[in-house]
Amino acid sequence: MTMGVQEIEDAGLILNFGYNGADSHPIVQRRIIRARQKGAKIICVDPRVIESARIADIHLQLKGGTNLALVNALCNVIYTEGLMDEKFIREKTTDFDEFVEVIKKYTPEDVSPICRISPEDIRKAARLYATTKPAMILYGMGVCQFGQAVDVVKTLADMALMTGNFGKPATGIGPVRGQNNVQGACDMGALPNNYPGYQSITDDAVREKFEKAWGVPLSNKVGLPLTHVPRRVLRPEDPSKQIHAYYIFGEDPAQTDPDINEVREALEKCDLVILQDIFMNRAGQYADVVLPSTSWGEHEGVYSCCDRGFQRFHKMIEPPEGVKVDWQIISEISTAMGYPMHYNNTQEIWDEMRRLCPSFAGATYEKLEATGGVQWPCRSEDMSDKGTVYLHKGKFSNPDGKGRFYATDWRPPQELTDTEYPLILNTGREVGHYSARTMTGNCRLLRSLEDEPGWVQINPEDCLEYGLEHGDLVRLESRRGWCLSRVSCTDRTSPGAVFMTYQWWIGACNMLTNPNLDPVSNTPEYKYCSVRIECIEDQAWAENYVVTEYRRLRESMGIDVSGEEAAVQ
Ligand SMILES: Nc1nc2c(c(=O)[nH]1)N[C@H]1C(S)=C(S)[C@@H](COP(=O)(O)OP(=O)(O)OC[C@H]3O[C@@H](n4cnc5c(=O)[nH]c(N)nc54)[C@H](O)[C@@H]3O)O[C@H]1N2
Ligand SMILES: Nc1nc2c(c(=O)[nH]1)N[C@H]1C(S)=C(S)[C@@H](COP(=O)(O)OP(=O)(O)OC[C@H]3O[C@@H](n4cnc5c(=O)[nH]c(N)nc54)[C@H](O)[C@@H]3O)O[C@H]1N2
Ligand SMILES: [Mo]
Repeated sequence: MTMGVQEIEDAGLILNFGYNGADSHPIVQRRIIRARQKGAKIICVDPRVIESARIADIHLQLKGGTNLALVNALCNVIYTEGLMDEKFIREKTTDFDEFVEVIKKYTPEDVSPICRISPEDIRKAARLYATTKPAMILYGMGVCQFGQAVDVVKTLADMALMTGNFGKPATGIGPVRGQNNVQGACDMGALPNNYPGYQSITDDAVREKFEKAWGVPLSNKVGLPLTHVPRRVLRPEDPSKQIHAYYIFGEDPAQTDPDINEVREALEKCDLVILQDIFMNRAGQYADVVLPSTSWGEHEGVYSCCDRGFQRFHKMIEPPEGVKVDWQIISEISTAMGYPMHYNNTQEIWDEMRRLCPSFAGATYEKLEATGGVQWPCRSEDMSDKGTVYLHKGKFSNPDGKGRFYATDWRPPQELTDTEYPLILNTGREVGHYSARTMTGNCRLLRSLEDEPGWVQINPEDCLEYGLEHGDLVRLESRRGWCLSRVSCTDRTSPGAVFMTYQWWIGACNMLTNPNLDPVSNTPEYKYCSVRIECIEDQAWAENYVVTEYRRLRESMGIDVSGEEAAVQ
């Protein structure tokens, strides 16, 4: 994020784009509500009526999969109505003319039938964004989980550039990132193309620095993204590059990756699968080796928040006898494989990392403890360097110090609806359960609030057409698989589009989703594929199937289910 989460409250306008904070990040959503109470305007862009839509000045309920057409049109209005910050564009940016060539074509009238939003609403939203200061953009998975995702992120940044909404308090563009430490995983180089601190593995000077520090020769070849693994196991273009072993660490690809039939086939084909996790999960059912590790309450370290904020956290309880901390397991495996890794504590690891990463160098444990948190870049150990709340003050990080405009044409999602599969499937989150659901599914209280097979949101018009009642079990099918789910009859979703959350094991929507990837980020198109609904005549059979299948699954994962019915009541 270019801004700090704490700045949300000071925004004059929030463009809430493909982001559902009320379910995904209730603490961030509190800030959005406080901004609203202080008078901020809110524009919500989401195909569903989410909570933010209910407090918004304008809700653009676009058709799913049309983000770039809409953002290009918003830019078009800002340009044609002369609402830009011309001084900012002139002094701080390049490539504006090339950008205008593309967005010129996206008039509100042309885009309206694509997005199913009226030209007036597009104009109203563009005017409100361009004329309210300071304006910030918050976006989420409704942008990222498409075959065309990075282009939308760049064009949202264009909107901020053309209105001068960078380098000032409470402006900019914010991917409100997912898990508590997904930002930290990226910061620490858990990416196929970067060392820690976003230092490219193809940069010779960087590589030499890490070779010297670690005392081994290092490769300059970019690694494989997670989402390419199934293909490289099942259908490698070059047989000598087939993957045989898969070490899975804090991830459940057999539940959370798209097209899980294919993922499971790949896991079966691997010669060796290792799972390092705090619970048994679906991928663990294919594992040859399971390495149990400690959870967040049982170890200590540093998390990075989505706004680049490093936060120290501490151990609260002792882990069970013999269970090791993740970094100790990694160190021991590495040592056993011939590269000795000896650390006494997390501070030694953190300090080594700081020495090698200039933009993190100043974030000492001492400073994190004293201040409660530091947002990078923080370059000096001096206590007076408190880090950076918002980025791009004065200049951008390109070599010429300027922000670069970028524009391209919209392209539709890969799998469109047809007579065989007439409904759009959109997937995402609900507040009560978490991703692979190992953690929240093992919590009896949360399970008693919401349990298998989960819900599929269907518009009342579609319910009427299919003869469905709220609470019915239905079978959903796509070209890749099927699952059962329970009908939630609701006008939160539009006719022709259904919505499911992805944490259920019986109601597993990733049996249906399409592994079409964005060419740059390699993130799958989780938010768009085509499905059909089959009604189930024998509801008693279906109810019984859910109960017995769930019980069988949990038993096969080693969970003690005896006496459970009594406990739930
Ligand atoms: N309770 C809970 N909280 C979580 C998680 C969880 O599993 N449970 N997961 C965490 C993780 S890993 C992440 S990444 C974050 C994600 O947090 P969010 O980004 O809020 O996640 P989603 O609900 O997947 O998607 C957001 C919205 O995108 C909308 N959307 C779908 N298609 C389109 C489209 O074409 N255009 C637009 N503009 N919007 C669209 C969806 O309707 C949805 O409301 O949440 C985190 N927080
Ligand atoms: N259809 C659909 N699918 C999606 C999405 C969607 O919107 N729609 N969203 C996608 C997104 S954004 C994400 S991020 C993924 C998330 O998917 P995953 O990353 O697969 O799911 P999580 O539940 O976050 O965590 C995975 C595992 O980490 C384990 N774990 C927790 N803490 C620790 C620890 O300290 N150490 C170790 N070793 N393990 C630990 C948990 O027990 C769990 O088994 O799902 C993706 N899948
Ligand atoms: Mo995520």
